[in-house]
Amino acid sequence: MAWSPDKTEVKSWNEWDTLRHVIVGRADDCHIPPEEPALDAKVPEDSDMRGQWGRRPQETIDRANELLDNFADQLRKRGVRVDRPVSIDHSQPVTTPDFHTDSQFGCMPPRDVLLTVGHEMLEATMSYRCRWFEYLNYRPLLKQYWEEDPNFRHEAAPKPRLTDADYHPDYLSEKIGDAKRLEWAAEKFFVTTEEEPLFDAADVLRFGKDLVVQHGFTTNLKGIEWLRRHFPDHRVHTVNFPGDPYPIHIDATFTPLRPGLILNNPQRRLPEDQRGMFEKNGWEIVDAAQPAHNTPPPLCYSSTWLSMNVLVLDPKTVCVEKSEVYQAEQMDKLGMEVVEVDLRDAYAFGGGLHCCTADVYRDGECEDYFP
Ligand code: DAV
Repeated sequence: MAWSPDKTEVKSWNEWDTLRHVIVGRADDCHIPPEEPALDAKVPEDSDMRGQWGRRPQETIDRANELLDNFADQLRKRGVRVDRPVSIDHSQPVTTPDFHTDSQFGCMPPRDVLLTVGHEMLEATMSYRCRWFEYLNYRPLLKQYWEEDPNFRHEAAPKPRLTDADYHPDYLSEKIGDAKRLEWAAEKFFVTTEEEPLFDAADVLRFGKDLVVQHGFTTNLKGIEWLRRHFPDHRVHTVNFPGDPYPIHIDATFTPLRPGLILNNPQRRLPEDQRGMFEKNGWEIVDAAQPAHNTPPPLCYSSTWLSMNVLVLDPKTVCVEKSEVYQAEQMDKLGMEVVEVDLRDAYAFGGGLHCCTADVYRDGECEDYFP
Protein backbone atom coordinates (compact mmCIF):
# COMPACT_ATOMS: atom_id res chain seq x y z
CA MET A 1 0.00 0.00 0.00
CA ALA A 2 1.23 3.47 -0.88
CA TRP A 3 2.16 5.84 1.95
CA SER A 4 -0.44 8.41 2.97
CA PRO A 5 0.21 11.50 5.10
CA ASP A 6 -3.09 10.91 6.92
CA LYS A 7 -2.13 7.56 8.34
CA THR A 8 0.79 6.88 10.66
CA GLU A 9 2.93 3.95 9.66
CA VAL A 10 6.41 3.09 10.86
CA LYS A 11 8.59 1.33 8.28
CA SER A 12 12.14 1.82 7.07
CA TRP A 13 14.55 -0.89 5.95
CA ASN A 14 17.49 1.06 4.57
CA GLU A 15 19.19 4.46 4.35
CA TRP A 16 18.12 5.48 0.83
CA ASP A 17 14.56 4.56 -0.23
CA THR A 18 12.15 7.50 -0.62
CA LEU A 19 11.79 9.23 2.75
CA ARG A 20 8.18 10.06 3.74
CA HIS A 21 8.24 10.60 7.49
CA VAL A 22 11.12 11.62 9.74
CA ILE A 23 11.97 12.96 13.18
CA VAL A 24 14.16 16.09 13.33
CA GLY A 25 15.86 16.83 16.68
CA ARG A 26 15.69 19.99 18.74
CA ALA A 27 18.45 21.99 20.43
CA ASP A 28 16.23 22.90 23.42
CA ASP A 29 18.01 22.87 26.75
CA CYS A 30 21.08 21.03 25.41
CA HIS A 31 23.91 20.70 27.88
CA ILE A 32 27.61 20.04 27.78
CA PRO A 33 27.62 17.22 30.31
CA PRO A 34 30.15 16.90 33.12
CA GLU A 35 33.14 14.61 32.72
CA GLU A 36 32.49 10.89 32.55
CA PRO A 37 34.54 8.03 31.10
CA ALA A 38 32.99 7.31 27.69
CA LEU A 39 32.31 10.94 26.88
CA ASP A 40 35.81 12.11 27.79
CA ALA A 41 37.33 9.50 25.52
CA LYS A 42 35.56 11.13 22.56
CA VAL A 43 36.29 14.81 23.29
CA PRO A 44 39.39 15.59 21.18
CA GLU A 45 42.43 16.29 23.32
CA ASP A 46 42.84 19.82 21.95
CA SER A 47 39.10 20.61 22.12
CA ASP A 48 37.70 23.83 23.54
CA MET A 49 35.19 21.65 25.42
CA ARG A 50 37.70 20.06 27.79
CA GLY A 51 37.09 20.96 31.41
CA GLN A 52 33.81 22.84 31.03
CA TRP A 53 30.22 21.79 31.44
CA GLY A 54 26.74 23.24 31.88
CA ARG A 55 23.86 24.46 29.75
CA ARG A 56 24.93 25.59 26.30
CA PRO A 57 24.78 29.38 25.71
CA GLN A 58 21.21 30.45 24.89
CA GLU A 59 22.21 32.23 21.67
CA THR A 60 23.74 29.00 20.33
CA ILE A 61 20.60 27.05 21.29
CA ASP A 62 18.41 29.63 19.53
CA ARG A 63 20.57 29.60 16.41
CA ALA A 64 20.65 25.79 16.23
CA ASN A 65 16.88 25.66 16.69
CA GLU A 66 16.43 28.18 13.90
CA LEU A 67 18.44 25.96 11.55
CA LEU A 68 16.69 22.76 12.64
CA ASP A 69 13.28 24.43 12.21
CA ASN A 70 14.27 25.59 8.73
CA PHE A 71 15.47 22.10 7.83
CA ALA A 72 12.15 20.65 9.03
CA ASP A 73 10.27 23.21 6.90
CA GLN A 74 12.44 22.42 3.88
CA LEU A 75 11.56 18.73 4.24
CA ARG A 76 7.86 19.50 4.74
CA LYS A 77 7.84 21.59 1.55
CA ARG A 78 9.08 18.48 -0.26
CA GLY A 79 6.14 16.51 1.10
CA VAL A 80 7.95 14.77 3.98
CA ARG A 81 6.03 14.50 7.26
CA VAL A 82 8.25 15.84 10.06
CA ASP A 83 7.83 15.24 13.79
CA ARG A 84 9.80 16.86 16.58
CA PRO A 85 10.74 15.50 20.01
CA VAL A 86 9.57 17.05 23.28
CA SER A 87 12.52 18.18 25.35
CA ILE A 88 12.82 17.03 28.93
CA ASP A 89 14.74 19.11 31.49
CA HIS A 90 18.34 18.18 30.75
CA SER A 91 19.70 20.03 33.76
CA GLN A 92 18.35 17.18 35.90
CA PRO A 93 21.04 14.82 37.18
CA VAL A 94 20.94 11.13 36.37
CA THR A 95 21.08 8.91 39.41
CA THR A 96 20.61 5.17 39.38
CA PRO A 97 21.66 2.64 42.03
CA ASP A 98 24.90 2.27 40.04
CA PHE A 99 26.04 5.78 39.06
CA HIS A 100 25.43 9.49 39.29
CA THR A 101 26.11 12.30 36.83
CA ASP A 102 25.17 15.94 37.30
CA SER A 103 23.39 16.67 34.01
CA GLN A 104 22.09 15.17 30.80
CA PHE A 105 22.89 15.82 27.14
CA GLY A 106 19.91 16.98 25.03
CA CYS A 107 17.32 15.94 22.45
CA MET A 108 19.83 15.99 19.65
CA PRO A 109 20.69 13.92 17.77
CA PRO A 110 17.81 11.42 17.45
CA ARG A 111 19.82 9.10 15.16
CA ASP A 112 22.04 8.15 18.11
CA VAL A 113 19.12 6.86 20.19
CA LEU A 114 16.49 5.46 17.81
CA LEU A 115 17.12 2.58 15.42
CA THR A 116 14.30 1.96 12.93
CA VAL A 117 14.36 -1.52 11.41
CA GLY A 118 11.26 -2.33 9.39
CA HIS A 119 8.19 -1.75 11.57
CA GLU A 120 10.25 -1.48 14.72
CA MET A 121 11.88 1.46 16.51
CA LEU A 122 14.44 0.32 19.03
CA GLU A 123 15.79 2.54 21.80
CA ALA A 124 19.54 1.92 22.01
CA THR A 125 21.25 1.13 25.32
CA MET A 126 23.57 4.15 24.88
CA SER A 127 26.96 4.11 26.56
CA TYR A 128 27.25 7.57 28.12
CA ARG A 129 25.74 8.04 31.57
CA CYS A 130 24.47 11.50 30.59
CA ARG A 131 22.43 9.92 27.78
CA TRP A 132 20.81 7.18 29.88
CA PHE A 133 17.39 8.89 29.91
CA GLU A 134 17.62 10.47 26.46
CA TYR A 135 14.86 8.21 25.08
CA LEU A 136 12.37 10.17 27.22
CA ASN A 137 12.60 13.05 24.71
CA TYR A 138 11.12 10.71 22.08
CA ARG A 139 8.56 8.87 24.20
CA PRO A 140 5.63 11.20 23.32
CA LEU A 141 6.25 10.45 19.61
CA LEU A 142 6.74 6.72 20.13
CA LYS A 143 3.58 6.57 22.23
CA GLN A 144 1.68 8.31 19.43
CA TYR A 145 3.05 5.93 16.77
CA TRP A 146 2.18 2.95 18.95
CA GLU A 147 -1.38 4.18 19.35
CA GLU A 148 -1.86 5.06 15.67
CA ASP A 149 -0.06 2.18 13.94
CA PRO A 150 -1.21 -1.31 14.99
CA ASN A 151 1.88 -2.87 13.38
CA PHE A 152 4.42 -0.65 15.11
CA ARG A 153 6.82 -2.44 17.45
CA HIS A 154 8.23 -0.15 20.12
CA GLU A 155 11.27 -1.86 21.63
CA ALA A 156 13.93 -0.85 24.14
CA ALA A 157 17.25 -2.61 24.62
CA PRO A 158 18.14 -3.57 28.21
CA LYS A 159 19.28 -0.50 30.13
CA PRO A 160 22.97 -0.91 30.93
CA ARG A 161 24.33 -0.46 34.42
CA LEU A 162 27.25 1.75 33.31
CA THR A 163 29.38 1.14 36.37
CA ASP A 164 33.13 1.79 36.16
CA ALA A 165 33.48 -1.81 34.96
CA ASP A 166 32.09 -0.66 31.60
CA TYR A 167 35.12 1.53 30.84
CA HIS A 168 38.82 0.93 30.37
CA PRO A 169 40.65 3.31 32.73
CA ASP A 170 43.49 3.69 30.17
CA TYR A 171 41.27 6.08 28.22
CA LEU A 172 40.76 8.39 31.20
CA SER A 173 44.12 10.08 30.83
CA GLU A 174 43.92 13.59 29.38
CA LYS A 175 46.88 13.18 27.07
CA ILE A 176 46.97 9.95 25.14
CA GLY A 177 47.95 11.29 21.74
CA ASP A 178 46.74 10.26 18.31
CA ALA A 179 49.56 7.75 17.73
CA LYS A 180 48.56 5.75 20.81
CA ARG A 181 44.86 6.11 20.00
CA LEU A 182 45.41 4.75 16.49
CA GLU A 183 47.41 1.85 17.87
CA TRP A 184 44.58 1.04 20.28
CA ALA A 185 41.97 1.39 17.52
CA ALA A 186 43.93 -1.06 15.35
CA GLU A 187 43.95 -3.51 18.27
CA LYS A 188 40.22 -2.91 18.77
CA PHE A 189 40.94 -1.69 22.27
CA PHE A 190 38.24 0.91 22.86
CA VAL A 191 37.05 2.82 25.92
CA THR A 192 34.09 0.51 26.52
CA THR A 193 34.72 -2.96 27.94
CA GLU A 194 32.72 -6.13 27.35
CA GLU A 195 31.02 -5.95 30.74
CA GLU A 196 27.50 -5.84 29.22
CA PRO A 197 25.89 -5.11 25.82
CA LEU A 198 26.30 -1.46 24.76
CA PHE A 199 25.36 0.22 21.51
CA ASP A 200 24.35 3.59 20.09
CA ALA A 201 21.85 3.47 17.23
CA ALA A 202 24.15 5.65 15.09
CA ASP A 203 26.70 2.83 14.88
CA VAL A 204 24.24 0.84 12.76
CA LEU A 205 23.59 1.18 9.02
CA ARG A 206 20.62 -0.56 7.45
CA PHE A 207 20.98 -2.33 4.10
CA GLY A 208 17.68 -4.27 3.99
CA LYS A 209 18.43 -7.77 5.23
CA ASP A 210 21.91 -6.73 6.36
CA LEU A 211 22.85 -4.52 9.28
CA VAL A 212 26.38 -3.12 9.29
CA VAL A 213 27.57 -2.16 12.77
CA GLN A 214 30.70 -0.30 13.83
CA HIS A 215 32.62 -1.69 16.81
CA GLY A 216 34.16 1.30 18.56
CA PHE A 217 33.81 3.58 21.60
CA THR A 218 30.00 3.56 21.77
CA THR A 219 29.24 0.00 20.61
CA ASN A 220 30.95 -3.09 21.99
CA LEU A 221 30.96 -6.67 20.68
CA LYS A 222 28.30 -7.72 23.17
CA GLY A 223 26.11 -4.88 21.88
CA ILE A 224 26.53 -6.24 18.35
CA GLU A 225 25.74 -9.77 19.57
CA TRP A 226 22.65 -8.40 21.29
CA LEU A 227 21.51 -6.87 17.96
CA ARG A 228 22.19 -10.19 16.22
CA ARG A 229 19.94 -12.08 18.63
CA HIS A 230 17.30 -9.34 18.58
CA PHE A 231 17.05 -9.32 14.76
CA PRO A 232 17.20 -13.05 13.93
CA ASP A 233 16.00 -12.49 10.35
CA HIS A 234 18.92 -10.15 9.60
CA ARG A 235 22.60 -10.73 8.95
CA VAL A 236 24.58 -8.52 11.31
CA HIS A 237 28.12 -7.55 10.25
CA THR A 238 30.80 -6.05 12.46
CA VAL A 239 33.05 -3.42 10.88
CA ASN A 240 36.03 -1.35 12.06
CA PHE A 241 37.68 1.72 10.71
CA PRO A 242 41.19 1.66 12.16
CA GLY A 243 42.10 5.11 10.78
CA ASP A 244 39.80 6.80 13.31
CA PRO A 245 41.39 7.74 16.65
CA TYR A 246 37.94 8.63 18.10
CA PRO A 247 35.63 5.96 16.67
CA ILE A 248 32.04 6.75 17.53
CA HIS A 249 29.09 6.44 15.15
CA ILE A 250 29.40 5.15 11.64
CA ASP A 251 27.67 8.02 9.86
CA ALA A 252 30.64 10.32 9.24
CA THR A 253 32.66 7.34 8.01
CA PHE A 254 30.56 5.09 5.79
CA THR A 255 27.59 6.52 3.90
CA PRO A 256 25.46 4.43 1.54
CA LEU A 257 23.81 6.62 -1.12
CA ARG A 258 21.84 4.07 -3.11
CA PRO A 259 22.02 0.33 -3.86
CA GLY A 260 25.56 -0.30 -5.14
CA LEU A 261 27.22 2.93 -3.95
CA ILE A 262 28.84 3.87 -0.64
CA LEU A 263 30.99 6.87 0.32
CA ASN A 264 33.87 6.02 2.64
CA ASN A 265 35.91 8.49 4.66
CA PRO A 266 39.41 8.41 3.07
CA GLN A 267 41.05 8.65 6.51
CA ARG A 268 38.97 5.76 7.81
CA ARG A 269 38.92 3.22 5.00
CA LEU A 270 37.11 -0.08 5.48
CA PRO A 271 39.88 -2.71 5.78
CA GLU A 272 40.35 -5.06 2.81
CA ASP A 273 39.28 -8.14 4.76
CA GLN A 274 35.88 -6.55 5.52
CA ARG A 275 35.03 -5.61 1.94
CA GLY A 276 34.04 -9.08 0.73
CA MET A 277 30.24 -8.78 0.87
CA PHE A 278 30.32 -5.46 -1.01
CA GLU A 279 32.82 -6.53 -3.66
CA LYS A 280 31.14 -9.86 -4.36
CA ASN A 281 27.88 -8.07 -5.03
CA GLY A 282 29.32 -5.33 -7.22
CA TRP A 283 28.99 -2.47 -4.73
CA GLU A 284 31.34 0.44 -5.26
CA ILE A 285 33.02 2.05 -2.23
CA VAL A 286 34.35 5.49 -3.17
CA ASP A 287 36.40 7.97 -1.14
CA ALA A 288 34.31 10.88 0.09
CA ALA A 289 35.32 14.40 -0.94
CA GLN A 290 37.36 16.47 1.50
CA PRO A 291 35.47 18.56 4.06
CA ALA A 292 35.28 22.29 3.26
CA HIS A 293 36.46 23.20 6.78
CA ASN A 294 39.77 22.64 8.58
CA THR A 295 38.24 22.68 12.05
CA PRO A 296 34.84 21.87 13.56
CA PRO A 297 32.75 24.79 14.86
CA PRO A 298 33.18 25.83 18.55
CA LEU A 299 32.08 23.44 21.33
CA CYS A 300 31.60 20.56 18.87
CA TYR A 301 32.20 16.88 19.62
CA SER A 302 32.36 15.80 16.01
CA SER A 303 35.10 15.98 13.42
CA THR A 304 35.08 17.99 10.19
CA TRP A 305 33.85 14.80 8.47
CA LEU A 306 30.26 15.76 9.24
CA SER A 307 30.67 16.87 5.61
CA MET A 308 29.66 13.33 4.60
CA ASN A 309 26.90 13.01 7.22
CA VAL A 310 24.22 13.49 4.56
CA LEU A 311 20.53 12.62 4.53
CA VAL A 312 19.42 10.67 1.47
CA LEU A 313 15.85 11.57 0.45
CA ASP A 314 15.62 9.00 -2.34
CA PRO A 315 18.18 7.16 -4.47
CA LYS A 316 18.64 10.27 -6.65
CA THR A 317 18.36 13.07 -4.09
CA VAL A 318 20.51 13.94 -1.10
CA CYS A 319 20.63 16.73 1.49
CA VAL A 320 24.16 18.13 1.88
CA GLU A 321 25.22 20.86 4.32
CA LYS A 322 25.33 24.18 2.48
CA SER A 323 28.97 25.07 3.16
CA GLU A 324 30.24 21.60 2.14
CA VAL A 325 30.92 22.57 -1.44
CA TYR A 326 33.32 19.70 -2.24
CA GLN A 327 30.88 17.12 -0.96
CA ALA A 328 28.07 18.70 -3.00
CA GLU A 329 30.25 18.71 -6.11
CA GLN A 330 31.06 15.02 -5.66
CA MET A 331 27.36 14.18 -5.22
CA ASP A 332 26.63 15.97 -8.45
CA LYS A 333 29.28 13.94 -10.27
CA LEU A 334 27.81 10.77 -8.80
CA GLY A 335 24.47 11.67 -10.37
CA MET A 336 22.69 12.80 -7.21
CA GLU A 337 20.52 15.91 -7.07
CA VAL A 338 21.75 18.01 -4.14
CA VAL A 339 19.45 19.79 -1.69
CA GLU A 340 21.48 22.38 0.22
CA VAL A 341 20.72 22.69 3.93
CA ASP A 342 22.24 25.29 6.26
CA LEU A 343 23.14 23.36 9.43
CA ARG A 344 26.75 24.06 10.41
CA ASP A 345 25.83 26.20 13.42
CA ALA A 346 23.91 23.21 14.81
CA TYR A 347 26.81 20.73 14.47
CA ALA A 348 27.89 21.38 18.06
CA PHE A 349 24.64 19.83 19.25
CA GLY A 350 25.73 16.39 18.16
CA GLY A 351 26.08 16.13 14.43
CA GLY A 352 24.97 16.76 10.89
CA LEU A 353 22.03 16.02 8.63
CA HIS A 354 21.95 12.24 9.17
CA CYS A 355 22.55 12.55 12.91
CA CYS A 356 19.85 15.14 13.53
CA THR A 357 17.13 12.95 11.99
CA ALA A 358 15.64 9.50 12.58
CA ASP A 359 13.64 7.59 9.99
CA VAL A 360 9.98 6.83 10.60
CA TYR A 361 8.92 5.77 7.11
CA ARG A 362 10.66 5.09 3.82
CA ASP A 363 9.12 3.39 0.80
CA GLY A 364 10.39 -0.05 -0.16
CA GLU A 365 10.56 -3.44 1.45
CA CYS A 366 13.28 -5.52 3.07
CA GLU A 367 15.55 -6.58 0.21
CA ASP A 368 18.55 -8.86 0.10
CA TYR A 369 21.33 -6.79 -1.50
CA PHE A 370 24.08 -9.28 -0.66
CA PRO A 371 22.72 -12.71 -1.64
O1 DAV B 1 33.63 12.10 12.74
O2 DAV B 1 33.34 12.93 14.71
C1 DAV B 1 30.60 12.05 14.22
C2 DAV B 1 29.38 11.21 14.17
C3 DAV B 1 28.28 11.85 14.89
N1 DAV B 1 27.10 11.02 14.91
C4 DAV B 1 33.03 12.16 13.81
C5 DAV B 1 31.84 11.26 14.00
